Amino acid sequence: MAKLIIVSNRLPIKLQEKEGELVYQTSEGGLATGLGSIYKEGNNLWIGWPGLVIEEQHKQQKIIHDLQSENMYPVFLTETEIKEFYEGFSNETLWPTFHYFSQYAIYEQQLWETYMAVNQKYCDEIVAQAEPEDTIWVHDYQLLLLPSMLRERLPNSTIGFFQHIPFPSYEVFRLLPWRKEILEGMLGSDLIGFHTYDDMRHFLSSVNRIIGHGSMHGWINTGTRSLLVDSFPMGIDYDKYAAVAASEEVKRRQAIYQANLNSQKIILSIDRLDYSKGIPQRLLAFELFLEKYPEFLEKVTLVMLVVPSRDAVGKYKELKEEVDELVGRINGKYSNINWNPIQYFYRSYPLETLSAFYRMADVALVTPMRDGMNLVCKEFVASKLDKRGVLILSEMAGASKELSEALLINPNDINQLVDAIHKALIMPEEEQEQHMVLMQESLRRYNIHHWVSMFMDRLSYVKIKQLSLATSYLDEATFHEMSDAYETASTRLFFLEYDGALVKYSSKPDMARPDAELIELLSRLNSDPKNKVVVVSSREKDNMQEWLGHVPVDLVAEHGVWIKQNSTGWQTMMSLMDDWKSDIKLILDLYVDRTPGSFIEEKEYSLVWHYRRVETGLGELRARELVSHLNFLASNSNLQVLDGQMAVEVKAQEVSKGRATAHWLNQYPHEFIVAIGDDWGDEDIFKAMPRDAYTIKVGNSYSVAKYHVDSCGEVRSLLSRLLQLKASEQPQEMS
Ligand code: GDG
Repeated sequence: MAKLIIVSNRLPIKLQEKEGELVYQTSEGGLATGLGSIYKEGNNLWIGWPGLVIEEQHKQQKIIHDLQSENMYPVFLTETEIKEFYEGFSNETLWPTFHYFSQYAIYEQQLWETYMAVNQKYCDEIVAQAEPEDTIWVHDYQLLLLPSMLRERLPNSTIGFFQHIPFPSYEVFRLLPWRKEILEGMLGSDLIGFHTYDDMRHFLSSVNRIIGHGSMHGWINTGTRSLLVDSFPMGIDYDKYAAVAASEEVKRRQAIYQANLNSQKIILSIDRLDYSKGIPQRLLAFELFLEKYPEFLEKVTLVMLVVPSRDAVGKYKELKEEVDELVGRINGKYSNINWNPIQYFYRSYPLETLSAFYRMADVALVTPMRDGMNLVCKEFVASKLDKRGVLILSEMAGASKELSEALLINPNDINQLVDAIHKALIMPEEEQEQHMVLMQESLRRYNIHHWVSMFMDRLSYVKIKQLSLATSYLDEATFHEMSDAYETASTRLFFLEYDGALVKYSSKPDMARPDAELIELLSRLNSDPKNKVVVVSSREKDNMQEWLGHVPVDLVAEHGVWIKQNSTGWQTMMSLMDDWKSDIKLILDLYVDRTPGSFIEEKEYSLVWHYRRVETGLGELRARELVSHLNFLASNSNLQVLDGQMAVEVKAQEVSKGRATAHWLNQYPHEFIVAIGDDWGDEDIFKAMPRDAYTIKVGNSYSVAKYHVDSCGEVRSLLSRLLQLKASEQPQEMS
């Protein structure tokens, strides 16, 4: 039976060696709690590093054995791997870059190579444990290459990836020397999740600009597979935090701490030691607050918990020194025998102590410079059983997108932060309660279990959707079935895309003229009174008129703006505004100036920038820039940007080939339909077709079409075989 494998850098346990004995301590982290109910089921598995370097074979075997009953499997890393893969590339290259501290990032080939090798090591361990149909859920930035490595070895598996830290904007991400490889690594997934819509948007933009795959509603089509990118804000185990806060033990601890702090107002801050958390900035703001509002001297204490972290990394050592110095300076300036403005603890505490701190804090000061989500602020809210307390939250934390009732601040704006501290300390209790109730309702609902089930449901949906997007090759058996249907039908409709399906693309659009063979084929097909042939194109109507006006077929030009039926004149299907064209043309002109060989085609209701004649590489690069530029402009308008075959086209949204084809579907009886196209724009035609239509895509990429063929040559041969079939059977009918 297919199983679920969870993979993260660390297993949800902490392994220690005490006096030669192996000791396993379970982790209380949010992820472990959320996934706990899943990985412990049946033969599901969690794979990751146990947290200690173990080199002796017999010990490794013992650990494998011990963890087996817990549904865990360890990946053993060497000292060098920890140094270069974890502390090095993960924490000194990716972490600063993804948190917008690229000035701290180091770019070292050796670290990258170890990062690749360790991702490969995880892959090998997973493959040894996995069955081909298993679902694998990979977590976080240490394992960005793993999805593609797994896809190569287990092509049919279901692979989800969730990134817990931010995904930076393209401008920052592109600084990484290995940016392309990293994105390609992630794209092996079926579903990629981020905490926020902004992270997702940044990722899609990087994929578009660096790799060249566009996206539609979060779907990326790589040419051979479709995958989805979506946002899933992670929640906490709300009931657990609320229950711990209600326990007698926590109340007891609170009473002890509170007694030591007299009747002070308490501001709480809890973080891992990290430059992304804005600890020095927070201290400076608190200092300024004391200076600006001296009436709070001796009336407020900042309780600051800093959990030791990554102390082997230079930047963290420097930060620790900076924090120590600032705390010393501020306490030195303001302390007296009764009062220390800052109570600073550089250590970690058990959950009960944390919970007591949450309970007694009047204000939580959560002000990271950048944070993927931030769970501390959510835990603070869940622990406030009396509904009193104020949350000051940085806009740069993913959680700020959900907790809009908090006092949101920009952590770089020290004056705003000082004012927020003041506002929080004097906020009337009723107002505190109003905000707290709303935040609690939201966090109770969008808890960790909800997050897990949303991700897993979406992953299943992606797999189903992918099946419906997979086209099968139009083989002989299908052709026979199709020819039977063709013969028995008394009314038949053909929708045939011109460029890419009937004729090959050419470096100059005006060279793709119809040849004699094609004209004859179309004429013969349409000459059967049971058949109605419609040639569909995005070309201008004058162009279509010149090339196919004399052929007895119906025509659609400019994506459906114009139609021509039964050899009558051209009619427009809609009255459209084209006042947007002059503005967009200015932008396209700019790209023509910067891209030798590119040119603009102006159609009545659309504009196209062609780059077929542009130097390879440059055209694609500019096209990506142009598409993102135009998408930005089009987001508030009624325009649609089509990233087509060596061309970028802008048109009014209501114009679509699908709408145009519906015109024939409404007018003509149709017992048999063939629709053939090759491009993203032709997907609209396929979508407009009834279920029993033969929808055929030229080229084997994901499509809503049912079948695919490989070339225009195959399209022509398919059509002429249908005609021959008729011809060869006529004598039989007559006899
Ligand atoms: C990544 C992303 C994202 C802290 N001190 C103690 C302690 N903690 C617990 C807190 C909280 C957790 O550590 C820290 O929360 P973060 O949100 O910072 O989580 P990380 O795992 O560090 O970071 C972050 C998160 O992933 C989830 O996707 O939110 O943005 O960087 O749960 O309570 N726990 C105990 N003692 C302490 O002293 N027991």
